[in-house]
Amino acid sequence: MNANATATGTATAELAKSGSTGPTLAGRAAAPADGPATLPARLGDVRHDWTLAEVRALFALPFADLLYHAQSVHRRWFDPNRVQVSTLLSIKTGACPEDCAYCPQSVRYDTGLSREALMEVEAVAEAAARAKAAGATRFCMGAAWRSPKDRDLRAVIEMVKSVRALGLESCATLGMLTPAQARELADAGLDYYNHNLDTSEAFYDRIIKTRTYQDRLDTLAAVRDAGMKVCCGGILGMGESQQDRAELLLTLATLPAHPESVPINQLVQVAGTPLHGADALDPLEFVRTIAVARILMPRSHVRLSAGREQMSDELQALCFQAGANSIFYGEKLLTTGNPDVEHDRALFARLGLRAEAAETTAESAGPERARESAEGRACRAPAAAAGASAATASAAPVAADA
Ligand code: SAM
Ligand code: DTB
Ligand code: SF4
Repeated sequence: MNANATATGTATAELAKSGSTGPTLAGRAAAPADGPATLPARLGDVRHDWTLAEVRALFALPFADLLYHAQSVHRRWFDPNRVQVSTLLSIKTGACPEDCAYCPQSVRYDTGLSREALMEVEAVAEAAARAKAAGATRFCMGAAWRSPKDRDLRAVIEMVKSVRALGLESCATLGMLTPAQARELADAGLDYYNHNLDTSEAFYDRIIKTRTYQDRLDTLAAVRDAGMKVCCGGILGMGESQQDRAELLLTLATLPAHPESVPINQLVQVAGTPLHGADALDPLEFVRTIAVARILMPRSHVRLSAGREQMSDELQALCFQAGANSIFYGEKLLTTGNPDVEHDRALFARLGLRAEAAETTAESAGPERARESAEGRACRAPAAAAGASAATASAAPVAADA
């Protein structure tokens, strides 16, 4: 038996422990080299009881098997040709006191970035209107803070209101929040709060020393309890091991409710940061991680986030095939580049992808409501995808449907 077959056998055995002898989602068993596969009965179900052994077993699957299962799970819950489109804006740039080793905005690293004060509400509203006109349905405001001061929060609340007034979904990432701050943002109508775990708990202190993993989990709990939707993921390519990637995904997938949005960032290496020069991650390992995230959190939007500018169209296509169904759209992330809009329009057209319509922004009130949106989203039949042909996509590739 060759090494691959052994790995497949081990993976299959681990998956089998979760109890299936039944057919796959497509009604036909995958066939590894050493005999018929036994796949988990609950593949595609929303679970919060994943084990590390199961996650490692998914990572160990042959690439084609993993993508097949990820795509099958994806099609059970989503139209596979729809992608959620968000645009980012840095509303306060640079001079951050934190020491995140990847970040060009930390005051501790000389990255040549000039500091910018908090933007005026009107300028943010203008940027949001431009993003909407270009086809984005969600507008994400990022600030280089450890945590917002109360004065800052007042201004951000006005920004949130102006974004929602445009009919866009709103998202903010402002650092750590207290429960009271989270409630204020929720009351103002903020739809999503982004706060990443970034990596596994074990690897975490190699990357950040100025706040703990538990601090991050506490902020996530405050956001969830306040009734907002959670956007939480991490960064790959920081020198972490596959075990770290598995542990990060396990932590996300065993939260009381899965994050509605799971950004998977590839490290954007910026000169002057400690992680500049880190060994690049095998692109296929990046795809694998997307696929495992899709299987572990079937109803979440998995976002192919930072790093797309450094990826080929073909690699991005593989990520969509693995179950990614959200992107950042627009020439800039926060301080670094992103593919230009024309390039993304052409990519959507080539792949027959269309932008997903915005969810109604009126549904942000109350924790029960937020949980429902993650756990209770209706299954969209794959047949619905049939209308999204490359021809229609090229007519208005990133315009959301009404
Ligand atoms: N300061 C706030 C915080 O850290 O929570 C919000 C802004 S911070 C820039 C948001 C996220 O961007 C980080 O948690 C990290 O995951 C991501 N990020 C920052 N720099 C990055 C880089 N060079 N490459 C990939 N992702 C990055
Ligand atoms: C996320 O997970 N990625 C975005 C967003 N959430 C805030 C940020 C990426 C930042 C990349 C580096 C930069 O542009 O400064
Ligand atoms: Fe500051 Fe956020 Fe960058 Fe960390 S990731 S240095 S907290 S802006």
